[in-house]
Amino acid sequence: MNRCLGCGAILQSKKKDEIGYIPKEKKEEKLCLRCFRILHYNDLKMVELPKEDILNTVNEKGEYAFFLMDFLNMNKEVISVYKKISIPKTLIISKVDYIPKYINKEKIKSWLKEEYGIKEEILFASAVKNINMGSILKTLEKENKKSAYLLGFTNSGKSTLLNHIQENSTITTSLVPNTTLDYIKIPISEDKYLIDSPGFQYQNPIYKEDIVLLKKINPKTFLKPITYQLKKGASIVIEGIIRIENKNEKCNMTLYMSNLLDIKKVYEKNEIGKEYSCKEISIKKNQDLVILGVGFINIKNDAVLNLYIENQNGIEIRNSFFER
Ligand SMILES: Nc1nc2c(ncn2[C@@H]2O[C@H](COP(=O)(O)OP(=O)(O)OP(=O)(O)O)[C@@H](O)[C@H]2O)c(=O)[nH]1
Ligand SMILES: [Mg+2]
Repeated sequence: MNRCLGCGAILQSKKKDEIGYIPKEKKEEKLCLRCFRILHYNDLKMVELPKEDILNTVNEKGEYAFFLMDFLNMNKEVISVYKKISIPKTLIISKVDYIPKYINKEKIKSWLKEEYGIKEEILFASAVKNINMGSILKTLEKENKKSAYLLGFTNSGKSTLLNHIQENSTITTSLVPNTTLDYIKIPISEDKYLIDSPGFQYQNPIYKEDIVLLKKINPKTFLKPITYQLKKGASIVIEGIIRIENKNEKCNMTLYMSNLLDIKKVYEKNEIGKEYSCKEISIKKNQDLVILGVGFINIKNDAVLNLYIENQNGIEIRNSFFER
């Protein structure tokens, strides 16, 4: 059975619209049409994943797991999936290259341990900037394991990391949710290998099928957090689809999210974003308002906010790691 070298799907030449399709005459190339189009034309086609249970497979067959979670997506939904992994594991905070330098990583570690009850080792890594790549192999050696699954939500950087550890690896990487469609086993030393896996999906992503928005959500470079001071009645509007209105006297907030997003301050007369469902939330000084899949907003003083968003389940409030 031949598999696509880019996404791991089983190659087939019968159904053009299904995963793993490769024209008969191209069969030697071992790259499905979808991966070929992502690579050469940046053609971003989303597909529905077969409903296979990744966690069951890993918990039944795995020796070890590395779970990737990027800085902007450290939240309950992601961590609850991490906690369901029952085999030995390490948590990797990926894409560390875009975390602002002034943020103390040790604080993040102790916060993850205390706030979310993480007990295992936590590493920070960046495939793009080659930070801490060696620690993966070292961990496997230390733990005396032959193989490990790379797990994480879609876009957390699993395939990119694997391509950097093993230069001969040609797994397709992109911003399309579910770029990787099946397990891909790649040797990383004489007797050890890593297994790339399909990513987990958010229950309530705000991007849905919107690839343009998805591209903006994912930061390309160093994050530059922006601080806003909102008077009573003033709002922050993010991409016209999230509106946060201040109901008290004054509210200071700092936004940690991609600088490619269109963010503006508006006043009461501007109706933008008010078509979405509204919920009043009380938030304490130094808590974060987390927008799942997008990033978080650190609130500097006790506040009451009106939050307008299509799906209120995409929101979480947590204690921040800043004032620890
Ligand atoms: N800044 C930065 N971007 C990264 C890094 N690693 C990956 N990316 C980007 O993140 C996006 C997703 O990367 P992938 O490696 O395809 O993510 P994945 O976890 O394999 O995603 P799925 O296969 O969909 O589950 C790509 O646009 C990468 O270029 C990193 O270390 N730093
Ligand atoms: Mg992948």
